[in-house]
Amino acid sequence: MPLFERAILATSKEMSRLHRRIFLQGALSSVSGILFGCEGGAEKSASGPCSSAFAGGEQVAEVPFAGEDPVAFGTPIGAGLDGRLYTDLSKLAPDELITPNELFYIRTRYPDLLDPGADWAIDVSGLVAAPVALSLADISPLVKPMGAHLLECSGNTSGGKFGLLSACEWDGAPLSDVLAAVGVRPEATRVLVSGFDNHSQPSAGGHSTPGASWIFSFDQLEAAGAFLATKMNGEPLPNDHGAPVRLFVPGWFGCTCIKWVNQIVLVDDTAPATSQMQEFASRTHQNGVPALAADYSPAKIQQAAMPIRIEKWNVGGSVLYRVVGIAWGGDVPTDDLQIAFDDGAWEPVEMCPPHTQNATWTLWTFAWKPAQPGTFTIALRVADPSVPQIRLDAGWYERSVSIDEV
Ligand SMILES: Nc1nc2c(c(=O)[nH]1)N[C@H]1C(S)=C(S)[C@@H](COP(=O)(O)O)O[C@H]1N2
Ligand SMILES: [Mo]
Repeated sequence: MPLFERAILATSKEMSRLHRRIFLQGALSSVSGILFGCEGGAEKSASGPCSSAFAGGEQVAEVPFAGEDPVAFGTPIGAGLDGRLYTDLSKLAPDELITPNELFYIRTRYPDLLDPGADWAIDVSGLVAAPVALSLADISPLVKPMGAHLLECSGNTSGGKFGLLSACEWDGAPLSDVLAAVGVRPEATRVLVSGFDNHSQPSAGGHSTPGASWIFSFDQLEAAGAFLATKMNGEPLPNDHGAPVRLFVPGWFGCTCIKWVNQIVLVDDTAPATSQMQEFASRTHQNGVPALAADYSPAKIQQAAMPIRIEKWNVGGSVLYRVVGIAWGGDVPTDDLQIAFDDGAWEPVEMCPPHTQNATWTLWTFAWKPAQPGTFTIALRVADPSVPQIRLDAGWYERSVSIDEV
């Protein structure tokens, strides 16, 4: 783990609260609903008019989040395992919900020991009839559009203004189709996917372990619709995003989405967890650090939400704030999202017009009239406690804002 990620996680109140709340949490199950995405104004939708709270008003400023260090958005920073690019989520708007490739977040840059000109092969071995090397030509007939999906780094924190989160259109070959072509033996139950990860410079302090790989059950791959991605937004995968081929597991954290895939091994339930699974056990909310891959729960992104922008408006001569945010993750879209300021009452945010997918993020808004100036911490939750929301419970995505005029 990179030093800064570890420092943030080890020392933040988020983590201690996370642990406390995990212990307090009861049994979880999922519940359905419909998620609405909205950009205020007076547009009509199938579910009725959106809020008119800002009708006739004008935005006069954007209020920055308090206590967050500045981030150089959209610029690759650092090299190798410590290389990053942060996406500026504050710019999201109803017609700008797909991240352009050059602004898509990066966690680990193109390995300098990888030759971009070399022929690519994925070695398939383990519990197969015969080991085989798949070329890109073998995979390309299986490639098709896979739709828009969001990717989030499990180490996405306020230190990077939560910018290790992006969404784009993907093309790829369903992993189940690829496996169907390689002669899997009946005793195989799981798949190890591994990527090139050799960098001449180790991660600072050796905290991010090279050797990206994750093990999935066939059921997990099938349920998630995992694919070997070859394109982002219609373009061949950029080098920093895993060119020429990476794994994408919709709904799972980025650490499972192995870049520069060069090895697939068919294994069974006795397979030990990979070093990467162990490294990311706590960030993917595992119960300890299980020794066997079979004992890892799916590294899925549970229902999450956060504010991305606080707009200051003048509406008819009085000041009104517009909190704009996103909701993402979870098994089923929900419109049940609520907001609270400084442990005050929970109030519903507005999600309209109707929005019915959670493969990517959904915008929501809230018209906010603080009673007095001050610094406020903004919390979100899904009101139904049976919806798994481990990071919301922990305050992981809470952000603060200082209001000087009401
Ligand atoms: N080979 C390799 N694959 C990798 C990683 C890595 O370090 N090496 N990092 C993982 C992590 S932690 C994340 S969050 C995603 C980031 O993908 P992106 O840089 O395309 O956004 O890649 C994953 N795949
Ligand atoms: Mo990550």
